[in-house]
Amino acid sequence: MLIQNYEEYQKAYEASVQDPEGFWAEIAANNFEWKKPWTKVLDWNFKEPKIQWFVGGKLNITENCLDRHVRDKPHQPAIIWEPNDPGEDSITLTYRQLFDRVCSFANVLKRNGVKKGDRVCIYMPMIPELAIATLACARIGAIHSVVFGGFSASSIADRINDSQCVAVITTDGAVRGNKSIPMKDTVDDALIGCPTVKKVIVATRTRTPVSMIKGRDVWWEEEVKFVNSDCPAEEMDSEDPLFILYTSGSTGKPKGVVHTCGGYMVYTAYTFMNVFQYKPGMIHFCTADIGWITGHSYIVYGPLACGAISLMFEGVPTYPDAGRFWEIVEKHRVNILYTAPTAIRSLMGFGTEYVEGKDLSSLKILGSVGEPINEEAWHWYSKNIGKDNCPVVDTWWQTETGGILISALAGITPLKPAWASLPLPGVQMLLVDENGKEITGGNVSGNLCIKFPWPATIRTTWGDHERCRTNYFAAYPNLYFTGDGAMRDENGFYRITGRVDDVLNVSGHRIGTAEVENAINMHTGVVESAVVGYPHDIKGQGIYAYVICESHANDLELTRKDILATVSRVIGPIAKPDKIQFVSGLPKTRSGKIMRRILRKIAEGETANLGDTSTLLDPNVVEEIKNGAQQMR
Ligand code: 6R9
Repeated sequence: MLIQNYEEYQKAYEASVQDPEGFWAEIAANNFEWKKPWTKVLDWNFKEPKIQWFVGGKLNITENCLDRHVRDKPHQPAIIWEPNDPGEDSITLTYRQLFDRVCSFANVLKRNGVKKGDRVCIYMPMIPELAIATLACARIGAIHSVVFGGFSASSIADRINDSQCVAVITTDGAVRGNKSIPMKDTVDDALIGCPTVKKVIVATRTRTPVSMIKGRDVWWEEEVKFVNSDCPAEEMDSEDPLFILYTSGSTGKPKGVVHTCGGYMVYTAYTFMNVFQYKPGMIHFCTADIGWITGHSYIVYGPLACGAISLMFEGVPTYPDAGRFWEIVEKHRVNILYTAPTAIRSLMGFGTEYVEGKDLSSLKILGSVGEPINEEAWHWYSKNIGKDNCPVVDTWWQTETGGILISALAGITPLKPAWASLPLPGVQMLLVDENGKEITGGNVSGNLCIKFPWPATIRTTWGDHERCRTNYFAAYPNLYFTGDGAMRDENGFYRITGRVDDVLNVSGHRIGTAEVENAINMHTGVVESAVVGYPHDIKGQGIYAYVICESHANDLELTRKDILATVSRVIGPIAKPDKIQFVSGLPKTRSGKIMRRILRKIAEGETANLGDTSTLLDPNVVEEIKNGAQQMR
């Protein structure tokens, strides 16, 4: 499975295009354990869409992530956990220990009535129990829906209701940096509107007092006392859903992206091993939260399927100080560090004093994910962290793609700073123009599409297949449209330029402008709002909101704070606008459409050339907004 040189990459790529089915069948057959072989490798059309890999194959992903490694190397660490507080002990779970804990918790789920096919919401901080809970769901065939620990009660409720979860797994509280977060309280608030949830399993983390509802709420630590650690893996079809993960799109409502057991397993393991050139014994530290796809694919499933050592970190990069990542690298002798440009830019701002004196000599490979990495950050990362001795792989992918699609293979394929570079084997990218016509050749740019399925392609959006079709497969016939724009150079390297739809990327988090607008509009006194992104030094993109208030709202400073509080409560603190500009009107076309292009330019400070404003209903509002924006600077 491991590509060892550039020639092998080229051969693999060639083979994967000539005969995708043969290519993936060989990888799937030789590197994984199946309970029953598939009868057909691939069945697909992008029209419906219908995408099925390893059709008829039976497996359980946890047997591939756990059982086989327990047989081969029971005492090797599987997960190393580093707590928020550096004074607290870290925890190592060997494959044997992780296996036992997953199996006993799987029995706890069963004991609490959770069955194959049921949806389970997991709302937890980055503690080992989070990984254990996801794997335990997979063990019994329950579909997990992990909700990032920073989301609000109302966001949790929306997600639980969309997929009708029967149980929630959470903790009493959480600690992140110097903040403590009331997880169970937030779940309690969410559950007021969630009739399908019958059980809440609460793990202890902070010993904060919580209310435990009789008949509904049970303690993790108590429940495991009633069960043993013998839990045979449920036989799953390749195409049975493994998990749902909600992500933002251009509409107001997050979509439940569905990934299935077989293809997702094969693809995450293959990409993990090749992109990071993982060799046995290496310690892999992905700084993402398991609440995002990066954590699912490259903390839990990809690494464990490869029998790797995966380090998970509970805290934040700046606590207790901006040297924390480097301390962790030094303490655990980390070999692969996979983080986000926003973290790099933020740590860069603290200067190199936090890096100096730390022994980073264990590092072999650096990775970046989540948003475009600018050249300055790329070079800072390469020089100060990699000591100009570690390849930096810029990995482009999405929740919907399950795993990395465009990236260098560390040390194998050439690097080009700020360019994600070449598609991985099995990935057939193309650029198209507005009309869906393919743009060929080098030094071109266009909308980034894919013409053939890879094993971890999104299968559906939970409960609404049509939405999956219209979102990803309808813009251009027979193509998957990523929503991103990209450039391609004369060597076929790709550079992602960012979203071309109404989706923002704030510190690597996807946020739909419509979601933020809906939240702002919920605030009393707000008449209308329009949200756009603008370049932000650290976050990549910041959130800029134009808000029309009712005329009697006179204390605008208070209204501003109230709006921030409303957005926090409706979505979560990550969606709070960085800037709010009060306006008396928005630039609209005669048909009532907001001209976001103009609002974006003003937010970017590019007011000189706003383009054609003649189709506007009231061109005067543009002048007013321009002046208002200047005053805010
Ligand atoms: C994995 C993940 C997906 C969106 C994607 C794109 C942006 C991710 C990137 C990148 C440039 C990279 N994105 N990686 N842009 N270079 N290396 O982040 O998934 O949260 O679904 O976001 O993030 O715009 O479309 P997700």
